[in-house]
Amino acid sequence: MTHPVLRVLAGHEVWPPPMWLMRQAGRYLPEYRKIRAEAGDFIALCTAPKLAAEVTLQPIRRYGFDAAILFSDILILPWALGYGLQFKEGEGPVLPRLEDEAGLATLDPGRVAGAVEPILETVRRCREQLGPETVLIGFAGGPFTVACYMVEGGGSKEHARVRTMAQAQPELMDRLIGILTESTIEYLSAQADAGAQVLKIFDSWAGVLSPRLFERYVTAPTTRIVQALKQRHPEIPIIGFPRLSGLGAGRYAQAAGLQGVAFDTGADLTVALGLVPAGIATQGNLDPMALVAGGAALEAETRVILTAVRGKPHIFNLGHGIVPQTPPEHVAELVRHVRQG
Ligand code: 1CP
Repeated sequence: MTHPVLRVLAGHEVWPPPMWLMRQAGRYLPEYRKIRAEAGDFIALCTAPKLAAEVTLQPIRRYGFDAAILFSDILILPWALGYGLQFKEGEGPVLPRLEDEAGLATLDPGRVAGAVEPILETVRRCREQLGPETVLIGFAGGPFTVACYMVEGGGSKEHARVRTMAQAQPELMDRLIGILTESTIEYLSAQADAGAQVLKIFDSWAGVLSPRLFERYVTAPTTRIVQALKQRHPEIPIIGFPRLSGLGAGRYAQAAGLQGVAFDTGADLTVALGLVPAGIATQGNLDPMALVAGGAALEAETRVILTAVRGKPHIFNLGHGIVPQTPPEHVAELVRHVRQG
């Protein structure tokens, strides 16, 4: 029988909805912190297949989620392109700032296939170790979101540099997005070959663009990625996460040919679902802070989502990643609420 996550992504309602959580492996789990300390550096952990596979499986053992997501990071792609990347403790990712043609010239698509080999080995190990009741999700960042980190030199609140580049230097931006788009196709296709059964494109900063540039730097590259992947892997469902894109999410999903679209915390699903064409699955969108709070707030927020998605193809998830201060027992509480329907 087809797995519930795959049934939902084929456009069918499954009740109670299958579930997994963004950043379900991570610092809120003591067993993650132990392995993270053993590995030392975050990139070292992402490129150590045995440890990365172990970390991927930890939340599945604890909570029995319907899907496991490969433990890696969206910034592994620029790293594989030969672009400097460091994760500094307490500071997040730090990269060189890409400002011009000279910056583009440092990117080497020829080294991606070799560089990502340890990540593909993690995918193979995860698939071997998971039972048939858990689907394995592979992922990459949306080209625009990856470009945000490269142009800003790390995380940013305003994203002024990348938004200015998109408005003032569209040729440069087109070339950067073009390189990232083609490398993303190779990377995701390799994950599918290695055993990923669903792919997800995290475009976490899609919503900082104007509608005109959203079309050019989010919808168009995503469409290209989906078309190329469907030629090689016609069956694999693909979920997009155009975070903060508000009313544009449903149209983006349809234009790009996605099977699923994930909503962020602020989306009112009673309205948002009406803008998603029939047959496209939705995912989301519990406030990660409701999971920190637990108790009545968690129950109330979960109920709002379950009520909104009843009768629709939906995968229960958060609206953004789990935060480190989340008590692990609140995750167990959430699983009980969702599984009761
Ligand atoms: O110290 C640590 O242990 C590192 C914390 C951490 C973790 C656990 C980072 C650094 N990345 C990850 C794993 C990760 N990142 C996964 C694994 C699978 C999962 O359990 O979900 C995934 C899918 C991501 C994707 C990712 N990385 C996104 C897209 C989703 C989102 O959260 O918006 C983004 C934007 C990143 C960049 C990134 N990586 C790490 C940090 C701290 C950040 C964010 C920096 C910022 O605030 O801008």
